[in-house]
Amino acid sequence: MILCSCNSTKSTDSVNQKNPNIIVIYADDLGYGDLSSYGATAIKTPNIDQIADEGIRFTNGYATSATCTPSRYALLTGQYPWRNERARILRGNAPLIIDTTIMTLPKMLQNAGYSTAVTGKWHLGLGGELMNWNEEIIPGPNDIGFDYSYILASTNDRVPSVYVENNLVPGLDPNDPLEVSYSENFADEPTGKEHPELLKMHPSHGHDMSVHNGISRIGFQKGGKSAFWIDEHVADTILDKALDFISTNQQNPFFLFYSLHQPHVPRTPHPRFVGKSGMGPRGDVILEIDEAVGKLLDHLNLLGLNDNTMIIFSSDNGPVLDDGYHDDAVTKIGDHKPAGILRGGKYSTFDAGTRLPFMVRWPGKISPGTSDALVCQIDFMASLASLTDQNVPEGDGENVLPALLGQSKTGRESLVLEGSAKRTYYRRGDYVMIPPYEGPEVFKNVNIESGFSNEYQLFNLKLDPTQKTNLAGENSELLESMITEYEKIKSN
Ligand code: NG6
Ligand code: CA
Repeated sequence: MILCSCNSTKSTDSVNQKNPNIIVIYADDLGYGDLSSYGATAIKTPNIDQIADEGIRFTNGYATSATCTPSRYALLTGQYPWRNERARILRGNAPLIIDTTIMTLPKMLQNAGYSTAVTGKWHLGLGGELMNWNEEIIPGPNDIGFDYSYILASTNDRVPSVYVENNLVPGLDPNDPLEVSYSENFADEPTGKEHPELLKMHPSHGHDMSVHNGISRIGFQKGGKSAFWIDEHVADTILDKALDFISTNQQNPFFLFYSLHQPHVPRTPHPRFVGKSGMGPRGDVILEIDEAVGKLLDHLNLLGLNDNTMIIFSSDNGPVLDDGYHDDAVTKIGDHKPAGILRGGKYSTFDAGTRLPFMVRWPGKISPGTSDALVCQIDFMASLASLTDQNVPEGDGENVLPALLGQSKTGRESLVLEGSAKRTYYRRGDYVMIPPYEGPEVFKNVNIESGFSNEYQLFNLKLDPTQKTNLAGENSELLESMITEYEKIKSN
């Protein structure tokens, strides 16, 4: 083992530090076509593009799932989320779904000597079944490997509208305790449904319960007002917490899970971004995340940490326009294609549900380029364990480090992916096989193709990225072999 010489200067430290700092920047509902580095022309994202330009831009980079909770679960545990019945979109008062005894990405990096933090969206549950938001909330992120956490309790559209910092809700007034319910409202608490006059943003479906900051949410809350976030400031707040963590830990190797809450609904750009994209709030908040990424890159630069920091940028699931609020996302979309050339979107078993922007930058260590290797966020733990000389228990994640570093053109051979609610499908090589599923052709509220069919579907994603030609009939041998493998993995 190489011991650090503790009286060396800061700059030597950062050069000699054996393991790089690792930052995972994780957007919420950002699609394959939403960045200029992935072909968008109606919107410009120069700061995020810088990560792509100076690193590897993956064209076959995946989240495991087309919704948030399962994708995050896989990223942090290296386990397929469809193996865990609880890894579904969670209500805001759901208990933590990650078993505190298993190995996780942040625990593994703690073992490798890293300081670890998460700032931003969580959506993996907190506490146990009986929750008191006014006391210590255990277990939480700090119990699965994060030294520091500053998170949104759930999602920005779910109550409670508060942050949780290291297991406590900061800013609570003991005389106004916070109560949360997902079954019934509290007496005299207005809802968006009954009091639309209180709203500055109106729901299109769902989101008509408790009102805070002129926006009605999913779920009911009472009290706790002094601790409520202001939606328009959330992006700045979680960036500040992230930058503080970096400054504090500039001498150690650190791991930061910088978990953005946008462009998920409600889209609430800071006033300095309002109207900037010409595409309504969804475009405006994409510009907001781009600015935040720029500030993060500047901060690393200023501290001299650029060369010794590996940055991974991706998103938790595919794009959606109307996800429950009337916010001009549909009317102002113009020619912009959030999913790029891909079919489907958030919730879908078509490719745009899970194939996402995915890039890795590590100046000096990674030569810039584009890679078609099949890689998935579920592989972060195994790959980063390999990078930092740690062992991890066997799981579903694979060590694709050579692909992530651009040293190999191959990543995984195959991957079981998940649309909404455990509808799994199988990608192998250039092909994807979707088993038959019952359900609507289009998820009506969000206007996204489900990808369901009562027959097996087989597409060659390389030749047919828009998934127009079902090859199942003409290619029964390939179909059969993919079904057999898929069922084997699922029953393992
Ligand atoms: C859905 C919500 C949607 C979003 C999603 C989770 C309604 C009608 N829709 O149930 O707005 O919150 O859950 O999104 O309530 S995710 O990105 O966190 O998975
Ligand atoms: Ca999401």
